[in-house]
Amino acid sequence: MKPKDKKIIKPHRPARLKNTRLRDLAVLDDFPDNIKFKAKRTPEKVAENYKKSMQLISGRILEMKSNYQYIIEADNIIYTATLSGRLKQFAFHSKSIVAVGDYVELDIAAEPPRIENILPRKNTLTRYLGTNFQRPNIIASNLDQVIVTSSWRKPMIKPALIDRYLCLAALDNIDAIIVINKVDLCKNRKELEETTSYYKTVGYTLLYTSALTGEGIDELRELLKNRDSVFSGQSGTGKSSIINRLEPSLNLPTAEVSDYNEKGKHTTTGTILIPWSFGGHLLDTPGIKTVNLSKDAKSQIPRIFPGFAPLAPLCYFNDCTHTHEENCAVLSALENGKIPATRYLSYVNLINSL
Ligand SMILES: Nc1nc2c(ncn2[C@@H]2O[C@H](COP(=O)(O)OP(=O)(O)O)[C@@H](O)[C@H]2O)c(=O)[nH]1
Ligand SMILES: [Mg+2]
Ligand SMILES: [Zn+2]
Repeated sequence: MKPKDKKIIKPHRPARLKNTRLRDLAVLDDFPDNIKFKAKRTPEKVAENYKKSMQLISGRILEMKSNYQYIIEADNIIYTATLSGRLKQFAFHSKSIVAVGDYVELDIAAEPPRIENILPRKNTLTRYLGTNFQRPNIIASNLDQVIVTSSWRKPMIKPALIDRYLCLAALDNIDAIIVINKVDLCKNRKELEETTSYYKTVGYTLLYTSALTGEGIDELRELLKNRDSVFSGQSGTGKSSIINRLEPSLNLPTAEVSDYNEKGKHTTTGTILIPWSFGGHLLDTPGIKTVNLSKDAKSQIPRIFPGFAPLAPLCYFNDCTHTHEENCAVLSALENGKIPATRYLSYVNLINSL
């Protein structure tokens, strides 16, 4: 070992001038002998010391308040946390850096606890505000499923609307389950089966429920257990009634009347992940009412429209729109009756509306 490799341990010196630049060293003569210069800390050192005092745990954002305040669930404890300065800088520029549903690393040694890291999202529930000015709005992240809710009657079942909701879920990369509610109003079960069989055939889980009689509610609860879900669907189809039936303690306001009042008055209600007593979460959000599709949805819908996913790769053209093209698997399926004319028409209408 060369002598210069030996680490020379110097006695601690209170004054350190290494990083101080002085034009004229003679000025030092004016300092009293016992002055203490503060050692300049290197950035590496700062980070090191800072991390040592941290106590990171993983958690989930349930709710966002104003002023960078977040409600976080971690190990069954609820924390009110703030955002680290570093993340705040990002948040200032991009409103979507933090979303309800995000998994985070929380420093519980800080006072108040501080979000130090946001983990990558598996998906986001995104809605577009306005029709021309396409501004994406991230409502929540890391959801397992969308419960597309329709009613048999009052309001009348609209399969074209179900198609649209299913497309929205697929665009968000979130699984969908279909719930047909108010089946107590159905006199003819065969008609109900026929109207909805297509979705079952192409692989969707479809349930018939009644918030009034309780039919299908236990089955639905099983599907919601230990998963994070959000209910979508037209107003008045019975979403709040179903949720109250599943979890009576939530006592959500129901009926069209209160819905209209909400629109006019309590528009401040935010997005929140509510833990179910049976495991998993319910996302309650006013943001789901928007059903606008994004600009680039038009190019994706030929591949994600209900039932089209396995067919589109079989079309001759990669970017087949299933309208005028030769050797189109969707058009063949339409001809041989595998796709009902009503669904195909719904597809064409949806594409043309974009
Ligand atoms: N007959 C019948 N009515 C229902 C059922 N579910 C909800 N309703 C009624 O439908 C109306 C709208 O329900 P609500 O839960 O507010 O619908 P939401 O807008 O989807 O949340 C209310 O008057 C409910 O009482 C059902 O299964 N059967
Ligand atoms: Mg409601
Ligand atoms: Zn095609």
